Amino acid sequence: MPSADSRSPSVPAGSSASNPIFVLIGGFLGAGKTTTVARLARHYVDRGLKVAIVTNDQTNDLVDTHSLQQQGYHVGEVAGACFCCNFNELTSTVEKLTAEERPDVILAEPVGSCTDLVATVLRPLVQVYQQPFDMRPYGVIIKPSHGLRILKGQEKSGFSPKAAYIFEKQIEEADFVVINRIDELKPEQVQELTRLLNDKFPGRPILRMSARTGEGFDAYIDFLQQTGEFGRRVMELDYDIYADGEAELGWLNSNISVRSEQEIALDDLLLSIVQRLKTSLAAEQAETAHLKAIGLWEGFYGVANLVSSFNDAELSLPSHARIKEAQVVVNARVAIDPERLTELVRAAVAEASGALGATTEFLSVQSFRPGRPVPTHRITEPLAQ
Ligand SMILES: Nc1nc2c(ncn2[C@@H]2O[C@H](COP(=O)(O)OP(=O)(O)OP(=O)(O)O)[C@@H](O)[C@H]2O)c(=O)[nH]1
Ligand SMILES: [Mg+2]
Repeated sequence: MPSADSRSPSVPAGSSASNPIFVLIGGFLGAGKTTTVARLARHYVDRGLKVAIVTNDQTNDLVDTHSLQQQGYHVGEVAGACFCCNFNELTSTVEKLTAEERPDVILAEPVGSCTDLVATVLRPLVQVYQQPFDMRPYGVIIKPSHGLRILKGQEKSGFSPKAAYIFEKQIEEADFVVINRIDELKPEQVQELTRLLNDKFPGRPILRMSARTGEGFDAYIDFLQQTGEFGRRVMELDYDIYADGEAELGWLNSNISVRSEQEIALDDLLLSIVQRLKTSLAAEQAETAHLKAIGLWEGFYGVANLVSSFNDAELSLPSHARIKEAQVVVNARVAIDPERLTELVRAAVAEASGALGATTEFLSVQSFRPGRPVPTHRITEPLAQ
């Protein structure tokens, strides 16, 4: 670990050998958390700091874990339940990462449909786990298309009123919010979203960023430099509405082996899977929160995504690889019955592979509706000053 003296002036204030920086990166499904985590990790690594990342999902075979590992980062995955319901697994994963590499910075990405993270994760980390973390402000990243529809009260505003409730509760507990994807927005759209956020959450700091291009990222880093009274906005939360909102989503993780006699373009396969799913889900009027597919072969990797039913499928990380075999991991979070989702994913994978002359074998598929959140700890009383 570098000594404090050897660090550049832009190293976050307050970091020390004994107190790793802890940053929780919140935001709804597909908001840009993993893209932000990767950019943050690069920022810290470039300044000589050791970074560990904790990912989280309801089950294993998580695209984000593969993607961040392929980008060269040290990743621990908390699988099986969200951080709040699996708090002990979160702390044991942090301990394992710490024992392996003594990170200076820990970046943690919670499940995108989770809220109440201040009371169930950040406060317990400080008050129960009592690790001397250097806790940084809790920021929640917003996918503009989703945020605008909900805050304007439009129909189909983020799946349902219950799912919109989760989105708004995520913002309510945030120390600051980040309007992401500004590379795609007109200035007036940024202004409109800013105004809507200000009206609903007066006084909440709002940053604007593109996690993809890096625009606005310096201000985000500056915000994270701050230490102080952060991660303290505990709130009222109706767990019945929260549980129902989460359970509206069909959740699917799958791991697939692909083989072909002739070389095929891995990126074409990934994009075709996601495009076909977009079409078949639209035919069933099932709204997508996030579809992601990663293809892996001998150090090459590519990722395709669909972040809403209103967006196009896109190749976010091209592999440029031509392959005769590959591992493909597909994750889908869609407002549809999970069994039907499984059928549609199987069909999309088979058709996309078949069209390229490849064959596939599903090595694992897990699909379900998220269960009711039952946090290990929930600390809502005010902190003693
Ligand atoms: N144009 C654009 N795309 C972005 C930006 N940030 C993220 N994306 C894309 O949005 C998609 C989702 O990004 P992720 O970082 O995977 O989102 P996430 O919040 O981690 O998603 P979940 O883990 O599923 O909740 C990917 O295709 C990204 O490349 C951005 O600033 N601009
Ligand atoms: Mg992610």
